[in-house]
Amino acid sequence: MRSTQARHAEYFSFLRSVSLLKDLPEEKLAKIVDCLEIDYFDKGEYIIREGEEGNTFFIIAKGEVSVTQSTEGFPEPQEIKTLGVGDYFGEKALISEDVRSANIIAKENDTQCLVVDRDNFNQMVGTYEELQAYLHEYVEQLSISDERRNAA
Ligand code: WNU
Repeated sequence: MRSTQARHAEYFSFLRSVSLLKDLPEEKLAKIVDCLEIDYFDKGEYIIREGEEGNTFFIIAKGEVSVTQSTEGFPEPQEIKTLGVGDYFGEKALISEDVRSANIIAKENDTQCLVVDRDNFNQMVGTYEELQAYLHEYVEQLSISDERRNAA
């Protein structure tokens, strides 16, 4: 079996490659790795459902996901974008203290996500002002584009 240390090093260097986290101090990144869970999803599986409560933040380690959203005038949720390895999602419900605002659906079998819970997310973001400012700004932009798109 692979050692805990090897696993730690692997996720540490992966997280370092995630643009959002590239400037985080070493000890902070190491702490995130300690608190991570890895979730596996098959093609078509919902990782997040619009309207549900959510307390987790996700980083894609393998595979691709589709972001869809209910839209006025359409019977089915519409695809907004797709995300891949190194992309992240689920920050909006945590930051806006709201329910999930879109669906996230695995596009491939064995899609893997690193999952950070609310407490660890707050520690990661809250103590690092630039990261916090960046995400808050981004989340505001998402709300604006939701309105433009007539999200239901
Ligand atoms: C969008 N509108 C909404 C994406 C991921 C990270 C960032 C964009 Cl910083 P949640 C559903 C999640 C939501 C976002 C993600 O879906 N999302 C969007 C949109 O246009 N959500 N409302 N695009 S991909 C993305 C920016 O992460 O967070 O917790 O769950 O509401």
